[in-house]
Amino acid sequence: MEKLIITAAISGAEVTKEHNPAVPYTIEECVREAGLAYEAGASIIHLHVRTDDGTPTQDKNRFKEVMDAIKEKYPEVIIQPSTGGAVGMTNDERLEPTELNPEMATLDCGTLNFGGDEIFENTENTIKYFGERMIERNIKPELEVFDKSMIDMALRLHKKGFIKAPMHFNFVMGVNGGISGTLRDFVFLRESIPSDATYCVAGIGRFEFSLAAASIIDGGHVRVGLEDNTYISKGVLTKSNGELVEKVVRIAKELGREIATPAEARVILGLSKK
Ligand code: KMH
Ligand code: ZN
Repeated sequence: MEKLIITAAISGAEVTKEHNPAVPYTIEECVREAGLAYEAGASIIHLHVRTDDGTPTQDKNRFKEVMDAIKEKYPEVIIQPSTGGAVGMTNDERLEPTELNPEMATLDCGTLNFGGDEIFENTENTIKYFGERMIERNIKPELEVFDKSMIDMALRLHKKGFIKAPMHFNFVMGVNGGISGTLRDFVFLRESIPSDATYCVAGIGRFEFSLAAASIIDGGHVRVGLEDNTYISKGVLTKSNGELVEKVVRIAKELGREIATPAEARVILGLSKK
């Protein structure tokens, strides 16, 4: 079986220090959290950035500062900026980090309810626009799917030339408004993608580690991090992103799955920039 790629979603746009004081806002805090995750075994850092007061921003200058600071200490790690940003941002604002030509970036494949009155909007034209940008700049999209219909959208847009194969999916499971985090739904998603595709699973909240274990057994990859879950076990806040990654590494070792280095992750995902 392929080695396991662990992605750490260190920051997110919705989670705050009120949820968990380890959520990084400043550049130094982002470097600390990325470093702890990388040293524990993560090869990809999924990155959102904030201003120092915690406000989410897609400002490319802020992304550059954070990415440069992480790369200075951890030059090997793969940094995957978010183009999802935060609910309500414009498409061009969300696309700003692609101007830095990262190796990867997220590409959200559909619209969904996102808590309370919020709607995370990704129309078909938006997805096409983002897909074209990533092809132009040779950025490997991680296709964020929050429901089965979003896989169907990605497959349709692949046929129309907006997304290249082999595709890499991230199943985000357990968002209120998206698909649930059950094993049944995990099997449904992973059986719905092409045989040459790779996938990762991001279980939200209490689904984080059960879905990580399912993906490890199944040959998929895993995303954990404060963006998705702030607890290390029931009722116990995690100390850091590193502690969440360490737990996945322990589960993988018990199940006999080796962990990929960033160089190995680049080969598995066909990243061609470094
Ligand atoms: N913050 C969410 C609205 C992504 O990174 O591409 C979108 C999100 C997905 O987090
Ligand atoms: Zn994200």
